[in-house]
Amino acid sequence: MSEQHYLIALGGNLPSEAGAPEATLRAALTRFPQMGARVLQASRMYRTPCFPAGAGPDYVNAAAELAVEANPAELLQLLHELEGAFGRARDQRWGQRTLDLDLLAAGARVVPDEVTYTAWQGLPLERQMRDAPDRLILPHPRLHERAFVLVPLNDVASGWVHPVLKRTVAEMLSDLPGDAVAEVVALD
Ligand code: A4P
Ligand code: MG
Repeated sequence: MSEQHYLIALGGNLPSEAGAPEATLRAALTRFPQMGARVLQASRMYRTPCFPAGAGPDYVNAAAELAVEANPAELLQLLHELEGAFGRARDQRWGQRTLDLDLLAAGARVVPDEVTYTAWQGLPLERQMRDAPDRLILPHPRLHERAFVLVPLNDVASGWVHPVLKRTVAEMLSDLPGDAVAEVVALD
């Protein structure tokens, strides 16, 4: 397989063996080469208020562009292994975590198809909180509505065009309320 380019999101709001969330995210980025993935770009680190509000400590979030000889399902498997290596326990949906690695996008690909993508994207909030997709969905169905995803992603891929919404990262970011964007604060 030829090398594929991917956009990923990194987040955490509990300490791990590597230290505080910022240290965990930086350590995770250094692990990718050992897994056969090149980090082409990494965003700054951002402090972000926990979503849903009040459900736990602030998060640190970041985004990166990877190049790897893996299909999306294989890369998701690698991301889950890396989460496990940093002590991620999967118990509660949207629960607190040492390290969350989400696959945001694989270029212009829509996985598994546009109908499935659209069904997940349109899910009401209470269903989102209860139900996690049992299969990979790309682009990540929530990316366009989350400042904690779009602000870091704008550092590495401001011109990436969402293949369903037909908006760039910079445009999706400008569609968000200003106060939500202002809450995402660069750490460095
Ligand atoms: N899945 C489907 N599509 C994808 C994708 N594109 N990337 C499936 C990753 N996973 C995908 O994910 C649940 C299932 O979704 C997986 O089995 C996978 O096959 P998970 O990582 O096991 O569980 P999760 O982390 O609780 O779900 P998810 O969807 O990653 O949670 P969210 O929606 O990302 O929410 N607040 C701030 N400020 N910053 C954050 O980073 N993160 C969350 C997690 C909540 N609040 C936050 C943050
Ligand atoms: Mg996740």
